[in-house]
Formats: sequence, structure tokens, C-alpha cells
Amino acid sequence: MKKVFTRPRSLKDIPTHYCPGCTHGIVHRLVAEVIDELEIFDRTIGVAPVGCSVFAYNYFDCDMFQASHGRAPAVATGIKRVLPDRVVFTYQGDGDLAAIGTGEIVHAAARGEKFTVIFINNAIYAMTGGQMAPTTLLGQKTTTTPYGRDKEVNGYPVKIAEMLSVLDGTAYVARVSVHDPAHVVKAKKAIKRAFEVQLANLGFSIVEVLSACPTNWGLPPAKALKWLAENMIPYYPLGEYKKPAEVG
Ligand SMILES: Cc1ncc(C[n+]2csc(CCOP(=O)(O)OP(=O)(O)O)c2C)c(N)n1
Ligand code: SF4
Repeated sequence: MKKVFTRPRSLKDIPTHYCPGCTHGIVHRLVAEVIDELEIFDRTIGVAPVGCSVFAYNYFDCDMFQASHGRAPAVATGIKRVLPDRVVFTYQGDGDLAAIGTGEIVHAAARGEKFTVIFINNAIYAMTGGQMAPTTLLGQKTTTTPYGRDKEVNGYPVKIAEMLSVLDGTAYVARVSVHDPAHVVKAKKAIKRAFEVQLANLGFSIVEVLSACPTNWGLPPAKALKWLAENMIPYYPLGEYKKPAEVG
């Protein structure tokens, strides 16, 4: 019988702590599938952030580090410089990457550090109870913007993919979404490309993934995916913002 579904080698066979309908799990799986397909399992080192994905080190079966409070890019820089033959990735949420660790990500990208960033944009600080993040949409209700994010008071949402793509140090920048199967397939392609850019030593690579947080958005899982597609994609357009000629 043909086996059509199996757990990636790079993901441990244990239940995760993520809420039902959370898309962190989909992204974990995509990263693990890419690690398997590129046959880099035994030389990959991941760096987990703060936030809901803080326990990523329990789920990926490769070597993992955990970096506090947005410092994952600094830790990844150290690992990659000391061990350049390793494949290094960070896995970071928007509170971690776009608020607490903005300086870290901007300067790692500007330096052209040769690691890969998987950036989960769920428009909210999830783990700590649903506060406004830099990525929260205008009008979006959070625990700290109960009447909706107001540009006069809270400013505009930060577009990380666009912002980093203008830096000379970045080699590959893409934004994808995982709200339906067709987009999940595209997301995997971008993640694979980002790792291939690193394997070819071409520079810093980042994939921003639009992701759902049903719990803090206060929506059932299916409605959360619909909300993502209808509200996040118009503000955060999908696509490859920067791509080296070498990856086709
Ligand atoms: C400097 C600092 N401020 C605040 C916190 C508390 N904190 C821990 S996790 C987290 C939320 C991170 O949210 P995000 O990165 O968006 O990930 P998510 O939980 O949404 O997956 C915060 C604010 C902290 N650890 N350090
Ligand atoms: S709080 Fe949100 S981001 Fe965190 S695990 Fe639950 S659904 Fe996912």
C-alpha cells in the first residue's frame, strides 16, 4: 500500500501544547519536511524564541537552542559564525521579532548573516494574553486596544518583509500564508527556498508566515482562517519580495 501521510523525521512524535486550530503546528511541520527533504537533519540547529513557540525545542528533533526576548538572531549569528557548515534557523513570533527583538533582526539582516528566519505573524502577542503587537491591524481589538488599534494612538502596523527586503544584506525575503491547503503548499516552497539560499551561502533569508491565533482572536478555528485571509492578506501582501538569481 502506498503511504501518503507520515510524520516527518525531524518532528518528534509527541503532542504539542498549541491550541486547537493554531497554525504554529502547520509551520512546524513544513519546516520539518523541508529539513527532511534537503537531508540536513544531522547538521541543522534551530533557535526557539519567547512566545507560544518557546517550546519549539521540544518538537523539532534536530539540535535546538532557546533564546530569550527577541535575541534569537544574535544567538543564531553566533552559532552560524562558529559553525558555518551547520544549517541554522530561528523560529520567531511577531512580539519576539518585531517588538522585543526589532534591533536584533534588523542588524542581523543588514549584516547579511547566513541563517534562515521563520517569522510567525499572527498579529498579536499570543502567549501573554493577546496584547497588541507591532503587527496588529488597524481597528483590530486586543486586550490592550479594546476599542481597536487606532493609528493616532498606536501607529501603523509594521510590514517586516517589506522593511527587511530593502536592506542590502538580505538575500531572500518572502511572505506566505497557511490559511488553506493551496497556500500551505506555497508556504513550503518558500521555506525550502530560504533554506536553499542558506545552503548556497547567499546571505540572510526570511519567510514571514501569516498565521492564525484562534484563541486570542476569539474565533473558532475555521473562522480564524477566514479572518486571516480577508483581513491580513490585504494589508500584508503575499509574495517573494527578494530572490537571488541563483535560486531561479
Ligand atoms: C522584554 C520582554 N518583554 C515582554 C516579555 C513577555 N513575553 C514573553 S512571550 C511574549 C509574547 C510573544 O508573542 P509573539 O512573539 O507574538 O509570539 P506568539 O505567542 O504570538 O506565538 C511576551 C510579551 C518578555 N519575555 N520579555
Ligand atoms: S494562543 Fe494563539 S498562537 Fe498561542 S498556541 Fe494558542 S492559538 Fe496558537
